[in-house]
Amino acid sequence: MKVVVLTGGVGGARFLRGIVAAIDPATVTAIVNVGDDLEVLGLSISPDLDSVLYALAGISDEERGWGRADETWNALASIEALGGESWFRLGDRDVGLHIVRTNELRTGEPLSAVTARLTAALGVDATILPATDDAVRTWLDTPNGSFSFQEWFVARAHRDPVDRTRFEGATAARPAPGVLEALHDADLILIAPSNPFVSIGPILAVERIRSALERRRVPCVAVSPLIGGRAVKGPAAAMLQRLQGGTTAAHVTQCYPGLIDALVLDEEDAADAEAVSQLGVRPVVAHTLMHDPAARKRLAEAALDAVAFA
Ligand code: FO1
Repeated sequence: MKVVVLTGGVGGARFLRGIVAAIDPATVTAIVNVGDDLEVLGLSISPDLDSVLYALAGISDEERGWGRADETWNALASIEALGGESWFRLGDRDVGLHIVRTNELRTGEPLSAVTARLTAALGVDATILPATDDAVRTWLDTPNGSFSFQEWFVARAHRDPVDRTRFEGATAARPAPGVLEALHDADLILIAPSNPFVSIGPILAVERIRSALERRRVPCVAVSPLIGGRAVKGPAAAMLQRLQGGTTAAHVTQCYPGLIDALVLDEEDAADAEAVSQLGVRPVVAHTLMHDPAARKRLAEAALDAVAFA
């Protein structure tokens, strides 16, 4: 069975660890958000690709959710002392990857090719694809101004309420090599428990990816990122409330109109199942908090089995 997972953010990376624990990693393709990408100190950073890469290589910092385990911060301390840009914290181990990636991108290599090399170098058997090799950048319009993703998320701690998301470059962006093929060949498509607006939104903003999903002949199952109407971490609940009008599993379902066949929702939200069903989407109630490897694998299995008995 070939499985494609659309993913972004910390929740998506954790979910992918569960997926590769449940099925052969060689059958898994992750299509990853690049709307969060940025340049810091001349380095090309792809936070969501790296979260997936580090998670699947087993070297991610479990608690922080981003970056590498056993990290040290000497370069950052030096940068700070020299008055360099230090608001976006780059660890010593992490920075090594950014230097390699930046160097390869400068030679004209596309992000997908560089990512494939990094994936192989870290011994990861799953396929990791950026949604696009073209620059797509997420912007947030808020009452306090428009901010690039990381300025809003990290520098301003996602405190500004979001009125609108914009994905600069998405209209002209083409899917990266392998993306449409993976969607076409998949037996099952999953949408990770990622933020629908800023993690999955930029992927779906690439028109040919969205239309491939609309025309799918296989089931697509999304996992809700909310538990009891709240986000485990991050701005998903606040965004759902403001942009979708509420934080029930039905509101999550409405983020993916015509795109999903089933939604895995948490036991705490079981009362929403009927409303999800009325939207024509099969509700599957599960324990969705990924607090340890066993929980991650159980959630992955719930998503993988969500339509098996439909
Ligand atoms: N998140 C933070 O909250 N603060 C940081 O300083 C920070 C640095 C950072 C460096 C490399 C990297 O790959 C990710 C980093 N993140 C940081 C996480 C990142 O902003 C978000 O997790 C994602 O962009 C949201 O999906």
